[in-house]
Amino acid sequence: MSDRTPHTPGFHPVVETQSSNRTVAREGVRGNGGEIHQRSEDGQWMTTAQGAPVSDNQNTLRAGGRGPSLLEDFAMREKIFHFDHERIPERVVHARGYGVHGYFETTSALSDVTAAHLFQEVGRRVPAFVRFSTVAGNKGSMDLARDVRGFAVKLYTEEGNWDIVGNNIPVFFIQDAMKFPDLVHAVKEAPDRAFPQAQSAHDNFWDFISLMPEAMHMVMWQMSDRAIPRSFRFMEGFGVHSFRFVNAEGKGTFVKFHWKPKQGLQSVLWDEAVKINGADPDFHRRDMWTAIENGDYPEWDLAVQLFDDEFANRFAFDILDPTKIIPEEEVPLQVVGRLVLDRNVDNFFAETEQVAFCTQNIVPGVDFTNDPLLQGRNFSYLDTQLKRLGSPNFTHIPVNAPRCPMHHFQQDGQMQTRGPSGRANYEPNSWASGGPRADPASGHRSFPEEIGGEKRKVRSESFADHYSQARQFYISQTEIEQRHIAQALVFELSKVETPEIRVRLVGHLPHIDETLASRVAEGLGLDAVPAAHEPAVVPDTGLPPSDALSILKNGPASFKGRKLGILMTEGIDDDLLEALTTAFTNEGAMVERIAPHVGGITTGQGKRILAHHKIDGAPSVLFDAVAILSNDAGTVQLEEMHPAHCFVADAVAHAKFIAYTPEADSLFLTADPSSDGGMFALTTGDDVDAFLTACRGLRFWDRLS
Ligand code: HDE
Repeated sequence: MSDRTPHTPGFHPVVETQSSNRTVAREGVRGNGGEIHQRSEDGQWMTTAQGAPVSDNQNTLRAGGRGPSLLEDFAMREKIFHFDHERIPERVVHARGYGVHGYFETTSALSDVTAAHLFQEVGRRVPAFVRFSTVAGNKGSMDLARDVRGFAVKLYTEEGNWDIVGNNIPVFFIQDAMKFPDLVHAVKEAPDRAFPQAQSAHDNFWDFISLMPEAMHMVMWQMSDRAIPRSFRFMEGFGVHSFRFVNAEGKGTFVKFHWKPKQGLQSVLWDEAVKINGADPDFHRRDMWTAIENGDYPEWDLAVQLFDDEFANRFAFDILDPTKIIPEEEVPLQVVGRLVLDRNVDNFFAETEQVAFCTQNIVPGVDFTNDPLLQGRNFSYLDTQLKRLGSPNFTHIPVNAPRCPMHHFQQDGQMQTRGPSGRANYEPNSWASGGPRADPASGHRSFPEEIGGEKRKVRSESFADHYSQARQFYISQTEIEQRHIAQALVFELSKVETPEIRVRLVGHLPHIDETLASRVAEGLGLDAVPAAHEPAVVPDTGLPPSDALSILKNGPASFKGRKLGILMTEGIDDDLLEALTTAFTNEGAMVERIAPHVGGITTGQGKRILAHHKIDGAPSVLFDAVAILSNDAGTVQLEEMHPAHCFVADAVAHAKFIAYTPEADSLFLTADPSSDGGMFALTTGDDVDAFLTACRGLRFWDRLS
């Protein structure tokens, strides 16, 4: 280590975060333990957290070469002390998540309905941080669990942080916060055996749900493909509750928030989800990271549904009930802004793990409603942040700190980093430099709603209809999506060991749809559809379908941002590979090559092409569409490889668009590629266009019908 860059005596730069090392460090010298020291190119000194230079990071100070370690080795003790304290409690729900930075920009002013600074004029832009998550799984669980996805947005506005802590599903399981611990206990691992993790396919969950008719609308969404999104980039977000906008004159307007992905909606099949979890448990976080590193920034429109008391009074359901939507056909969506995610975090823990969302973080011009779930959430999030982050000063952590000035008299507490200066730490005071004062004119003011009524533990009767919108959701789906809902219910209930729970759950389905009920009953091997449970109110079977509720009716318009996997073998045609790659890259797609060896192949024209994956590690479930480029010899080689068979068979079974060289024909054991409208023979580069055009759709569903 003799060629260290010199440093200024007495000053050692504090380096707390390292930039990601994309280049490999140079080969270096051997230490006395035989370890290889590779010197990084930035030439930084290692120090303790106190800044003292470290002379040896491999060996503890000891008395003699084979003697006891000495406690006075402060560098070693500090290093291990810090390591021992690396973990903080994981979130009790939404533990597994992934955060990204970006910005929000107003595209349509709303100054007539809200005083929020952000919406006063077009073009106002604020930084944003978004954390996507699953709900039930622990921090290390897999990404493709069947689950609701969290979609939590923190907007760093000029008037404070505004958190819209939403989900990718616009309704929730329960109507009152009081039930939340039960719901979460039921879905998470059982307390005695600590399994099953990250899944709802078990007795406790369906026992609870089958006893809670209010969950039935949410259950339809959860059993739909919404709960197995292709990626965070292809899903919607919803604020769920009705909120209120308040304008400068104090007039209130109800509002629901929707995030609409410009990328379109896309989900995977359940069989794919199961296999992706094995092949790449980090599929969703990898997808987001890679898209952003590639400069392919995902974008969502923020759309609002605005409505007044008159609408609220005549709407068939209670706008305070979080198990209900307001169909877009009844209150159209108004796009008012866009959210662009364009920067990955520098440090996952500092940002994604420590970000503290709170539903009660709102700004002037925004207010709550009496939705009992929202009210309960407003109590909960501060508590959870104190528990997780250990200090009321969690707002001092950069990802949680507002980007606007803050002035208050809060002081002290663990990890305080910016207490008020000067003498005044109370108010009122009469000091000339007396610090901040509340501002009645521009401070946050609640909507002056009149409140009255008896103090009782009660649920309003206006919350009693549990099936009508569940049915509306179901009939809004395409036939393929309806089939998936039935299959999901059959799968989940087949994992339930107690027959009575299965039957009890199926007893809710006739209120939603008779065909669904009989499909599920048949799938479970029940003799007949059980008698329907007595509903609290008779469901309205006349609600019209809404196209906005279907994924397949709102799919992507291009292959941009999606992924093509090319399985290639030795000696294939250079021009064909080139034409395929260029066409898809020009579309804005990601292209990854798979080969029998990760070292790649040599084309017929003698060009060496590296592979991104060895076939065993890249099953076709990781790609939106696949191409199989092989010549006769290559096909013989692939025929002997089980992963190659699975690659092809799964792509066929998952209704993917598939391109293939005619020599690869014999790899299709379960389909005839020449008569399948979703398969494209590639002989020359001219054939690529038709394949790409087809891939702009989602899947070749006809193959499955
Ligand atoms: Fe949450 N929820 N929640 N929740 N929630 C948390 O806060 C809670 C609910 C949602 O990426 C916790 O920081 C209660 C609905 C998201 O960091 C906790 C109730 C919706 C996230 C909490 C609900 C959500 C959370 C756990 C019933 C959709 C992840 C860690 C009244 C609208 C935020 C944390 C992130 C996280 C409580 C119901 C969304 C314990 C009591 C409904 C996206 O405070």
